Amino acid sequence: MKLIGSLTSPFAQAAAARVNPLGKVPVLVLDDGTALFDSRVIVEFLDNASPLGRLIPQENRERIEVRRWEALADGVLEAGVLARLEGQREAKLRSAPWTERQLGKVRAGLAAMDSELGDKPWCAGNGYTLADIALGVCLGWLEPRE
Ligand SMILES: N[C@@H](CCC(=O)N[C@@H](CS)C(=O)NCC(=O)O)C(=O)O
Repeated sequence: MKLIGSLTSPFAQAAAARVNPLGKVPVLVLDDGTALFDSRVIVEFLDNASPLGRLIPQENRERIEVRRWEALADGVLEAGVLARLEGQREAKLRSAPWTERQLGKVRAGLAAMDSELGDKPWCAGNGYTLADIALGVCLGWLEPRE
């Protein structure tokens, strides 16, 4: 297996474009050449590759709770990335209302996370799951950009 992924490298994205028609990273290329994308598909594949240490529960409601956290964290990240990319455009091309719309999603998403996590030690259920990873990655990406 080969994982193609990078936050910044145009070379990684050129490699991704050859195996992912959407041209996005991450892409996981399996030994038989099958290219898996996007990150949700990759994480499900890897989680099912071993019976040990499952990050996504099997039971339907528990599973959906975890995947809902993942969707929330991914949505906040996607809005944050879009706002950041807009800020990198030429000043005359930037749209302040559009940027504010994305930042509104970031703020609303963070408020929902704060309220739903509350004082709980874990996002979902009684232990570490993909939900905690998704939240941690999201907050880790946003933190230096606050
Ligand atoms: N929903 C996708 C998002 C992937 C994504 O947006 N990747 C960005 C880097 S953070 C990318 O490759 N962008 C290049 C492009 O859109 O051309 C996933 O979870 O994998």
